[in-house]
Amino acid sequence: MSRRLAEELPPRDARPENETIVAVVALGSNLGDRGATLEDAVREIARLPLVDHVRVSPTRETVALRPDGPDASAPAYLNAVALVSTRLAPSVLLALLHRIEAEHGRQRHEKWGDRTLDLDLIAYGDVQSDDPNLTLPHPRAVERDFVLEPWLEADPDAILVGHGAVRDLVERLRAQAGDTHPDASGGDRA
Ligand code: PH2
Ligand code: MG
Ligand code: MG
Repeated sequence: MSRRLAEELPPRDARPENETIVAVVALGSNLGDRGATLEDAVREIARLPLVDHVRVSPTRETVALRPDGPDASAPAYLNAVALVSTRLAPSVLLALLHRIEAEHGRQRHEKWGDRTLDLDLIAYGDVQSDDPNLTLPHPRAVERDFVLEPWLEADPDAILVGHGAVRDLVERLRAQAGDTHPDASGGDRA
């Protein structure tokens, strides 16, 4: 490519205004009528301005993860992932997701406490940002099976920017879970 042409092209991270981006939103609920809440939330996301299309994974029931590990005695979560095609800026999308959470009675008391509705912005296209108000991709997505597994179901070719194919990340998490499972020590088995 001639130098002149290269200079005329926008830098690689420049985006045309109003480009449609696929945002990945993780949904979770472990209080109330979890299924109805997630269904409502998907409908409300689809009705947001500048949202063109929403594709949602099947829901799955998952053990609540607390700051000190999984807690099978806590109310179980229903989780899902929505792929949201939108022209909303990421900060605006996040603010609107928080508004939907609040409308579903979401209270913010303890870290990773029980909640009627949690909507996390996991990724926004291939944007990477360390803004403390909106880190992209979500810094803990890589270690969360309840995010990666439904994401993979919704998009078998999904990539978590900076970490690689979601398919490989899911496999790695499954292998790790197998490694730490008491039956997986291997030693004494015939
Ligand atoms: N969300 C949390 C904390 N723990 N555990 C499960 N199983 N699913 C969640 O969505 C979840 C969690 C904080 O956002
Ligand atoms: Mg969350
Ligand atoms: Mg959240």
